[in-house]
Amino acid sequence: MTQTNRPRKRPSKKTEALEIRLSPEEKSAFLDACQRAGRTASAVLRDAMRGYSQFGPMARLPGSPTMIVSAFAGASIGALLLLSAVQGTEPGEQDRLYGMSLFNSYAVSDFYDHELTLAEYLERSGSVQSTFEQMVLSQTDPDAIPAQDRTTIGERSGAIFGQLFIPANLDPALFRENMERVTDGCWAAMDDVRYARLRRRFESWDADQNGRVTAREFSDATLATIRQSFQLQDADGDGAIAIADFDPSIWQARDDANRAASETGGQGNVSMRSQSFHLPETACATERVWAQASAPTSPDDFFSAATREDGRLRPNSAAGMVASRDLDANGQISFAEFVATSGY
Ligand SMILES: [Ca+2]
Ligand SMILES: [Ca+2]
Ligand SMILES: [Ca+2]
Repeated sequence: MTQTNRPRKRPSKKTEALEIRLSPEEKSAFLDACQRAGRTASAVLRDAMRGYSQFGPMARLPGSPTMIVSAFAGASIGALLLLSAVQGTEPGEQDRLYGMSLFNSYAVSDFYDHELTLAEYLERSGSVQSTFEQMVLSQTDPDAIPAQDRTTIGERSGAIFGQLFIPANLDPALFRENMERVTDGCWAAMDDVRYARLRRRFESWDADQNGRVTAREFSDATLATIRQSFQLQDADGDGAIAIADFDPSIWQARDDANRAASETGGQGNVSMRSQSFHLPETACATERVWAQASAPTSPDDFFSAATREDGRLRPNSAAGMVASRDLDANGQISFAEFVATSGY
């Protein structure tokens, strides 16, 4: 049988109908709620179904959650509701979404619209001081931290350390232990830098520049970040992460090459731009005296040759790090393994 004898594929339909049975009381309560919200029943149900498909049963549903959940549960006999469900048209929509627990924690507001606005992102990110207060609380009374803040605190504090403290040679642990000594001016200077960075980051997520970040845009940006991190750790650039990639001389050579390129080539503007996102040298003058970081750990210390201790791999050794993510145990971390073990 040749290809031409096969029956032709029917073109796929753009929309399909779905029947849902529910009691007359449920139907009328649902339609009333939709009318009060100024939305059609179809639109509310479509939103709910997309939310459920993407985020599972824990998604907060627009409209009337109880009604929609009971509709999904195939509730009771009675009225018949017909609606057309628009099928996903882009192949990417069926792909896994990345970073959704972070996205939900930043994007959820009173109305669950599956979109993150800049105002939501800035508000949910909190100030540097409030993030430090939550870090203290996370050790003493974690339940006192709102659930969405517990999800984001790792990311927020990591960014604050990496973007503010390390470049300024400040020790975040000393800040946390001596918060009463930190001046208002220092907190404010840190917030200025941080909020400028958050704005820049939001713009980088908002691929179509419409001022709102969708789950898809956030997922694409998250995957791009995972890829960047992979490429950074694949120091020799052979497409996989292995112990050879942790040779400090490779990192040193790459740092030197990057520095040379930024000093001589057209990359100069980039480094000047990122400089403007650093804490000004005049800021936090008194804090720099008592909160100065001690000498940073060198790559040689971190990726210590002593990979075994009592016969076990140390998790922060190169061999331990590779072993923890090398799911098929072939001695190297592929990009798929890196993504699967990235926690997103
Ligand atoms: Ca957008
Ligand atoms: Ca490699
Ligand atoms: Ca592997």
